[in-house]
Parts: sequence; C-alpha cells; structure tokens
Amino acid sequence: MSFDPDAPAHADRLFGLPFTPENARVVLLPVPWQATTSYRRGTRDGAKAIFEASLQVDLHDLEVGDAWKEGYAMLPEDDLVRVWDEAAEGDALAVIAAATDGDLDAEDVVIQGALHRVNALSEQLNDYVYREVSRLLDAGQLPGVIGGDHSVPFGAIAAAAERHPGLGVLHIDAHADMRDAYEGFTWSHASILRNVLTRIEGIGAVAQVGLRDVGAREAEFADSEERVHWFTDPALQRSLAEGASWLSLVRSIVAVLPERIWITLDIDGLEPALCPGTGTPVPGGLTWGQVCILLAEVSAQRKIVGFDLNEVGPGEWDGNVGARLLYKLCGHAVRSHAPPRSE
Ligand SMILES: [Mn+2]
Repeated sequence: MSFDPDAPAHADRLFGLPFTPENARVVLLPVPWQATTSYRRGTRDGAKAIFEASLQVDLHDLEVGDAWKEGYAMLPEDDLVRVWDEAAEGDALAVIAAATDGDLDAEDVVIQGALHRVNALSEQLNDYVYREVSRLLDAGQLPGVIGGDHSVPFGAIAAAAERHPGLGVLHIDAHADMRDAYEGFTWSHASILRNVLTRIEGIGAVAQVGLRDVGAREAEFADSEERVHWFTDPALQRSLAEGASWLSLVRSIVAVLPERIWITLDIDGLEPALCPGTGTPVPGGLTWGQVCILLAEVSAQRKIVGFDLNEVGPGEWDGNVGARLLYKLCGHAVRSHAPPRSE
C-alpha cells in the first residue's frame, strides 16, 4: 500500500487514514444523539467536529507509536439516528421545562405522553447501538462509540458485557451519572452508569475518576454498591497535594479493575479548558497529561475491549481535543492487546 503518513490527510477518512470499516481494527460508530441533554445542547454534532479535526492529527504518536497501522475507521452516521433525536427533542424539552418548574406530574397526560415517547426513542437508540457494536465485536474488531450525550453507549456496554462476563468499566467524568431516571428520563445521560450497573448483567467493577459534581442519592447508591469505586477529583487533588505521584494514584485506579475493560469517557471529566462547548462543564478535572498517563497505564495492564467518547461540543477546539483523545483511545485499545513490551 502506498501511503505516506507524513503527507496531508485524505479529507474523507478519519485521521486521513487509508482504512475502511471493513478492514480496520478499530471501528468508530458516530451517534448524533442529544435528546436527554439537560443543560447546553450541541453535542449531537460532537462526532462531526471530531471527524473534521481528526485530519490535523499527526499519525506518529509519542505514546502509542504507530498503532494506527492496525487501522482506524469511522462508520457513516445513520440518518435515522438524527431523525429519532430530532423527534425526541421537542418532547424532551417540554419534559425538562416541567421538571425544572417542579411539576413533573404523574397525572399530567401531556407531559407523561412526551416522556413516554422520549423513553421509547431512547430504547430504539439503545437497540441500534447494541446491534452495531455486537456486529463489530463478533467480527473481532474493537468498537468505539462517539456521542452525542452520555446516554449513547448503554447498548454498547451491554453488548461487550454479554461477551465478556465480569467486564470492568473505567468511567472518566465530572459527574457520577448514577441518578435514577433524571428528569423522568429512564435513559438520561445522568443515569448511564446506574443503568449499566442495574440493567446489564455481568458488570464486574466500575472505577469512576474525576467526579466533582454529584448528588447525595448518587453517593448513597455508590456506597451501597460494592462494585463501584470512586476516585473523586477532590480526593485525587488532596493526594497529589500530600505528595502522592499521579502514577501511584493511577495504579490504584487500575488495581480495582478486572482484566477486560470498557472505557466510558465523558469529556467533561477533563478540565473545562479542554472542553469549553461540552453539555455540563465543571471547574477542576483531569489535565491532558493526567488522562494520557491514566490511559497509558490502563493499556499496559489491562485489555480494552471497547470504549466510548461523549459530550464533545461542536466547536473547533472541542473537536480538536476530542480528536486527539480519540486518537489516544484507539492507539491504547490496540496496544492493550499487543504482547507485553520490554521498555
Ligand atoms: Mn457523563
């Protein structure tokens, strides 16, 4: 194959790489869905922003080397998903307005009808993501789901857990996403990890990293679940201030995870300077260097069976950071399956 990795990128392929979803090791599924977004909208176009910015990423990576040679490719967006999302949006906004006013009334047939329709479309989305990711896993490929809001990867994690009982989940996020049906939505972005733990069989452990905006009931739920391990942002900052090294903290995170893991990454787990257009930005969070070390240690010690990247805003800088994070995720997913390295 005549492909010069230092030449300007082909504009119609992810990272400008000469691969297709048929022959790539890592296959990305873009999911333009933001129906349950509760604050700032726009993440529906996050995958698009990532794709456009991906053409600017240099292929040789100082951490993952030339892992790209195994092939990364993005599937085309399914127009149906955008249709479902747009269909859900009006109903979702009406429900959110009612919930914000404090009158999410179980007797209100108009609001309950809207809620029912949003939940039904969310289930349709879950089935779609489950089917697509199942297909990739069964073909021996490494799936990466690109949201959209953080409700998107439920079907993907279900598909992976089915094939890898005892699956661990590494969750990087400012929020715990453990709410029980936030604003009435069963499949809310704010409930994804709760749904993963309570509705998917075979989840072995969940490590949550970077949390700094959590509800009291979420903390209670996490406390009651022995599979859940919290590495909150304040606790990590405290340990760093007391002199712990980031690497030692990262190793304590990896230690609670089983051999096979799914990474679910909400970009708002990072500092807001790295994701200014995300749905619900929060001060604090992981620096770029910290998330890179975390991913590197995970890929050195565990096998990444798939991942998702969510809540990336539609802006150019959001897309730029998202594309570079996606590139690291792809490279580390590949490297995690390589034979042990001696370096
Ligand atoms: Mn999230």
